[in-house]
Amino acid sequence: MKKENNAENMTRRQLIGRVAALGLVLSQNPYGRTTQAGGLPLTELDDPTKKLGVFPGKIGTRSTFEKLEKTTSQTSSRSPLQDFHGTITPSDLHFERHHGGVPVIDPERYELIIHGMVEKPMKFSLHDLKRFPSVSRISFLECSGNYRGGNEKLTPQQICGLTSQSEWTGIMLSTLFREVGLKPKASWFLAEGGDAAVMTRSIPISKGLDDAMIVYAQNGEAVRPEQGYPARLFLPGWEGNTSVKWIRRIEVSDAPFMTREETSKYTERVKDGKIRQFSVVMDARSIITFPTYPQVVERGWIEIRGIAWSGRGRVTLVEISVDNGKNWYPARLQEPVLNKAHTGFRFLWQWDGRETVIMSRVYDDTGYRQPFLKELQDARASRGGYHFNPVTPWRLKPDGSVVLADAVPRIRSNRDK
Ligand SMILES: Nc1nc2c(c(=O)[nH]1)N[C@H]1C(S)=C(S)[C@@H](COP(=O)(O)O)O[C@H]1N2
Ligand SMILES: [Mo]
Repeated sequence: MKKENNAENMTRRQLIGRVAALGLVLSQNPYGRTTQAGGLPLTELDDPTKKLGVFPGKIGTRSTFEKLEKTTSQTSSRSPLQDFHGTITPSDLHFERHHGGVPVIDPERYELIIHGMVEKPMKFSLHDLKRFPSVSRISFLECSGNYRGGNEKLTPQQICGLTSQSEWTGIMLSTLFREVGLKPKASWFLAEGGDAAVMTRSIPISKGLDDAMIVYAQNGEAVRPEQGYPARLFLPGWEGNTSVKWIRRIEVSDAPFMTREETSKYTERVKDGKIRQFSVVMDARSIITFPTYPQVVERGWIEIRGIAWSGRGRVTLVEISVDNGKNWYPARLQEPVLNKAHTGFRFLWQWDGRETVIMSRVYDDTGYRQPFLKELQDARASRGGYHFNPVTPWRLKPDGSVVLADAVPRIRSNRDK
């Protein structure tokens, strides 16, 4: 078999026949995605200039040398942040979080109903939605439960992989509100999803009129089923669960609806036994993605890389410490620095091979600084929970291995004064 695959032993006609046959090895997995099941035996192509390559296909493939995967549980899957370059998340690696699984919705039968405190209740088909003026926006989506800690051997994906970024395309919700006409007392709306969980959240009308979108596309193609096909609400900078997927109903009202997701869930304890509710904006966060566990580095020049973002606006500064929080230096930000978007940062550093702890912290244009774990734990009287965005320190060991450092660093710097 091995010998047969070797094109040197084939005539040109045989080879073309073989390559054409390869085109037929495209198969459907249970989710209906097309994957290339066959393919040339890549490891055998030691001199690619001596063999005819694979012909263009109807769908591109990811190199089989690239092992990019989400980590999955029954309720969510996480983006492999440490494997990304740039800030757009490939759509098939966007994190997923759903409470009742991914529903299959026929776009021909899809409808969005807007009713309640409106002049003219209306139903919109997907076709109707696409006729309105469209907008595109690059922005992150992050689950408010995006935190894990307490174990040295955690990757950025495990600590913080419930955030992803896409270019979202759709229409402004304000366009639809103008169409139905909001009554003077309208101040909240209910967003309801058409999945088995029938996810519902109450959103202030002010957010609806500001930058809320109904999106039907993601990174140039229809929104993926996992992301809410054929349409979802998208609230830039707000906790993921307010961006209701598979959106089917919007009810306008003059008060919040107090749904399950905003009473028994998605609240956090703060000091004195009080509970915080409707804490919906994602606070600024940064995470180094290189070097991190499980990577191993060599002494010498290292480009520390990572992403930073804020649900309140733009990233204004990312500071790096390479001495466990004693000194801080500004990192370079990769343009464009977009509003409510993952922003790349980098910091060139020469490592002398001695054990140390490196970390990043972000400031946004409201003046907010990303807190240290200790600060968060004190403020919340808890060790974790929703909206937990601590500085993430990484310990470099003399052998070049990197682990999550639990060290609680000093929190003084020039900027804090
Ligand atoms: N209808 C519906 N919308 C939903 C959910 C859901 O279970 N059902 N999960 C929410 C949660 S908790 C998050 S974090 C985001 C996740 O979006 P994603 O799966 O596209 O990453 O969708 C939100 N919208
Ligand atoms: Mo979430």
